[in-house]
Amino acid sequence: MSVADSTIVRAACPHDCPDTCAMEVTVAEGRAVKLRGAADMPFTNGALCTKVAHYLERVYSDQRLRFPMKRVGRKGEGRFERISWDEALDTIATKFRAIAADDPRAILPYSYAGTMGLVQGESMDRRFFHRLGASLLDRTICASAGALGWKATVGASIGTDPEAVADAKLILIWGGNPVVSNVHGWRHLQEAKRRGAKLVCIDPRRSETAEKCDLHLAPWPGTDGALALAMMQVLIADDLLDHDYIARHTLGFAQLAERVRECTPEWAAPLIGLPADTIRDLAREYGRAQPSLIRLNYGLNRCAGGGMAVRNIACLPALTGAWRHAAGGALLSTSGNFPIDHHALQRPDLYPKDGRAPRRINMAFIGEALLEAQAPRIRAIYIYNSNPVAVAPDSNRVKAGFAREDLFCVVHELFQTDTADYADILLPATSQLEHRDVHGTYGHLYAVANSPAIAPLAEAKPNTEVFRLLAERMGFDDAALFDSDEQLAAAAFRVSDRRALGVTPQALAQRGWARLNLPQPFVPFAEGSFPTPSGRCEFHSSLLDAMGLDPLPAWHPPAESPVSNPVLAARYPLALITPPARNFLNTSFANLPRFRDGEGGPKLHIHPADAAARGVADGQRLRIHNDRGEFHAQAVVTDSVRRGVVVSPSVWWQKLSGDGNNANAVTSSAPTDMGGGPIFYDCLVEVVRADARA
Ligand SMILES: Nc1nc2c(c(=O)[nH]1)N[C@H]1C(S)=C(S)[C@@H](COP(=O)(O)OP(=O)(O)OC[C@H]3O[C@@H](n4cnc5c(=O)[nH]c(N)nc54)[C@H](O)[C@@H]3O)O[C@H]1N2
Ligand SMILES: Nc1nc2c(c(=O)[nH]1)N[C@H]1C(S)=C(S)[C@@H](COP(=O)(O)OP(=O)(O)OC[C@H]3O[C@@H](n4cnc5c(=O)[nH]c(N)nc54)[C@H](O)[C@@H]3O)O[C@H]1N2
Ligand SMILES: [Mo]
Repeated sequence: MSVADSTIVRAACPHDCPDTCAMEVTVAEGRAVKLRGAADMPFTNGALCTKVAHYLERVYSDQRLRFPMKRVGRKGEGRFERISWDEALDTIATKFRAIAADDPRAILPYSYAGTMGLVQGESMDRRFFHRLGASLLDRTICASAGALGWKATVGASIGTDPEAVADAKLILIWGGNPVVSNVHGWRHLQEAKRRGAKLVCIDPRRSETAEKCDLHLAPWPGTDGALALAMMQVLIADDLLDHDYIARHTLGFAQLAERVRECTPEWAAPLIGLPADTIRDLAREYGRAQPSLIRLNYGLNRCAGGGMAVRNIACLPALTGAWRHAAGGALLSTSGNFPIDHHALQRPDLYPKDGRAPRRINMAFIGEALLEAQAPRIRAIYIYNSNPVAVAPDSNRVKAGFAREDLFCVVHELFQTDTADYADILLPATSQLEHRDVHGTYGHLYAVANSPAIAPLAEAKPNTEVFRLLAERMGFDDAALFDSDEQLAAAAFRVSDRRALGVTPQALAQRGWARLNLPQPFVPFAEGSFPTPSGRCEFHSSLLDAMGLDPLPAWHPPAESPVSNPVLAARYPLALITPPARNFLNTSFANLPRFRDGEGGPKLHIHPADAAARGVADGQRLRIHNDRGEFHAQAVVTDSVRRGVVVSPSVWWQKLSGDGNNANAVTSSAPTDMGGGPIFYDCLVEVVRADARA
């Protein structure tokens, strides 16, 4: 085939990752034949990650769902029979109408970030369920604790420009593993290292990133909040402060100083499991280096004190004035920079004004929501862009909820996931190459557009299309329910006000990407101007105060640790964390041979001393268990984890893991201190050889 016969289509990587790459798809005779990172997009820089470089294997996988099906086996068994789209849509509309006649809040939409696209992720779906008057979903499963801790302090999900970090002198990589989960951001951190920056990684295990840093500090999981308090204590006691910045741009310094007076490194050391001198040295180094940068990530918000941990860390750059520098400050997420018009996309005004109070369900605790009587009890659930049976905590409860015979379950998916096995109606979804979208992101400052490159595979349909068809069958006649994907994409970003994108939707689609219309260099808080109620960095938070929470930084211990819960730790002494695997994106890719082979099966990293104490040798199959459940994994005996901590890279499909479970069989469904998030990395277990089972 000659080059003249092919075309290049601009696309966006849809996955839940801070890098949101711009891509170019080569299409020949209706088939995508090549896909690469856009060379002209500065952040993508012509490169894709190990997963998405092989995205065509996902698009053309023989595992793709090709037509609608209905369940013929038991719930969870995964046996289905082909039906037509007409039969599928009629079945759903008939059920929804009957339930809505009693109370539409008994219907629950369930979605997360299978695609981060604004069109396929939060437009027609929301409009449809708003018009129906269904229960509203609190989308808390990833970042709600940390996002609230950050917002209470800094005001919005805004921080350092990840492309401006090269001049930093000290970089703390805190609760994140950018080599695996933010590889394009890592490029810029490495550039800073080449120019002489010292990189410190704070992570309970020696991650792929920690290996490449100058210093690795391994705190006990869930104790970062104490580490940050102790750092503040040292900064204040040693007067390593920017008094001018504090006076002009912060709120509540005197109260903060009073609060942290007792939080010395000696206080923190036994909580964190690091020597007091190490903590003091870190604080002094941080206080003396300028510009200093903290690249934190959501790894540290998945524990009982996760919201406060992020909040405590977010106070640090205001104490030292690191925000004055383009390369300094801190970065958790850039999403708050994007002028996304959520109201126009989602149209909450379509919600019926019939006197019924809208009801909210927290997605993280879907097991409880399905099982425990609530008025009205959930009678139907419609799942898209998510795989809750595998990703939600305490999965035995989740599976019990989904197994309810009286629950009508619709799943719209590309693949027959663990969740799909519980569907009554299973619908085939399009991949990113088969539909239109536009994307903001949480890891850089560019919007990215996605034009359809190929026709939908077999009978697959985009999310938006299914909701338009359902709206018609429900007899809804609001024009907003029939907007095309082009119209939805055009509504995604505000184009007229001060914080507008700066390009038209047409120009964005044509070029494929656009940098936000922000000052260059972008130094968001050099002159204060924090988007908090006071306009200052709030050591004393008016937001938390109004919520009835502690308005000052505080120590919120983990729910499950030897120090905070010795009774539980006597039975389950090991702290399990289950961070992202390099070859997976949550559970996406975990069904495809290349990526499963790349991971080589579920693993448990365990310290040699912990292994020896249990008679465990490298390579043996282990049973990891607690009162909530158990899963199996193969032992990797390694000193990359500290004693007392075990690590199982995740998230595996349950039905492909050998024992029908994954790590979420043991994770807890207790909530975080704020934001109602899950505490995946706050989980005590015991480990035995699988063959030692009684
Ligand atoms: N390859 C790959 N990339 C991904 C994902 C994936 O599954 N695979 N997931 C994506 C998603 S959904 C998200 S939200 C983002 C970000 O997701 P994050 O969860 O922030 O993931 P990571 O950046 O991989 O970093 C998590 C790191 O935090 C460490 N950690 C665990 N507990 C603690 C703790 O208590 N304290 C500290 N200091 N560290 C702790 C873990 O060991 C791990 O190395 O990544 C995205 N990118
Ligand atoms: N133990 C443990 N559990 C975790 C985590 C962890 O670190 N450890 N991480 C947590 C985090 S950070 C997150 S964000 C959640 C992620 O949880 P989810 O957002 O549920 O992520 P995925 O498992 O990738 O499932 C997304 C599904 O959406 C489907 N999909 C993709 N595109 C489309 C589309 O256009 N239409 C439709 N209908 N479907 C589509 C994909 O095929 C995939 O099966 O998991 C959480 N669970
Ligand atoms: Mo996430």
